[in-house]
Amino acid sequence: MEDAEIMDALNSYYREDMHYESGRILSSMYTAPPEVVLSSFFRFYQANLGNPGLYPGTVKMEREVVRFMGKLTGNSSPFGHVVSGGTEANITALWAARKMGFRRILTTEDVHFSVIKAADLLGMPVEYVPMRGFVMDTLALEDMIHDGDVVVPTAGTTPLGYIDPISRIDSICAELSCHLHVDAAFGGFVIPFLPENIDFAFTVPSVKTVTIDPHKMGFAPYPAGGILARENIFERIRVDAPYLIDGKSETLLGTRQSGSVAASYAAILHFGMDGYRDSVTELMKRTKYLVNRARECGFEILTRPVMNIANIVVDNVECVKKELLKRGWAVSANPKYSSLRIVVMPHVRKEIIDEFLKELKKVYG
Ligand code: 0PR
Repeated sequence: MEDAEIMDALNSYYREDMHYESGRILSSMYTAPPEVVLSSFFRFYQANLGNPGLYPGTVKMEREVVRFMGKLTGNSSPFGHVVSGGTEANITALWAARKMGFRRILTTEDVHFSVIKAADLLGMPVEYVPMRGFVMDTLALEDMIHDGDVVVPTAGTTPLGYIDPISRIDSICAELSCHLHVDAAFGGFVIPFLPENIDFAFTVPSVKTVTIDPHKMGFAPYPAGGILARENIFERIRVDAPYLIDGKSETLLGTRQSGSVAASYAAILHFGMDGYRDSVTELMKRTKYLVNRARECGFEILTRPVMNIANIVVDNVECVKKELLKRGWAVSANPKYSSLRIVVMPHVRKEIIDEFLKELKKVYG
């Protein structure tokens, strides 16, 4: 087949998909990255950090990305890797924790399902700590916790963008032999830029590992997650691989798409601390705009947003979600809270918010 025909064939499928550029994906923690970031991806798409000995340049960029994420999480010399996403990061952290002898996971019902997948894969029992005010109830945690547990708070929960009280969890863990892994997949690139000073990662002494994803609020293309550690947990999961240049593998995946490592580095250079701060400030303003406009339209907001995630309360949330999708709008349903979740990413501009609320009024007015 000729190239032009191949592209025609692909284009018909492309038209069936939704694209961030339309602005109508309100359900996603991702966005379209800047052009320079995308070209960095394609420049390095053949790199494979599964065999790092061949790619010393890409290894250096990975270290730079890890160092930057260390800065965001309060660790000036972190161990870490750029992995495929929050799922792989959470599996890696819990795999290492289990290797260290920790078994039972204590978390909340709002934990991302990747932690449940990890627990299932690793044969680690999960117990849910009750929630109070949409975050982990630390009094309940105190009653439940034992030596040998892994506590997994979330800094930026998937449904609400809320932050479990990590400093208070730390004071409970400190008296016991427990492991603390923080899932800041979304919040890691947000919390450092909020006006409030919130300890959520390595500034909290018991925190051993942190998930923080460049492909969410770091505005890098997927697959780009991040796993950071205070100590070298990667030694715990390392296997010998004599046919690799370095003779070892210390991540979950073998072959690793590493164009996204270059792209994450380019994103960090493009935005820098100031660029990320400006983005978070702007997205928080737009989130407030969404909340105010939604209320003016007569909708109920579930709870005050802490990050750029807002929830509109509706009955029959699944039906409303489906009807909106038919009309070209993607929103997530939070059945537990009977709400529609809107993640205010850079492509969710004010005029998009206005258009969306008009549509929602038609569907659910
Ligand atoms: N941890 C948290 C707190 C998350 O919110 C997510 C993803 C993960 C871990 C897992 O990350 P990966 O998906 O990178 O493995 N939460 C996203 C969300 O619920 C997943 C997603 C993305 C869902 C795009 C829908 C969608 O269109 O928004």
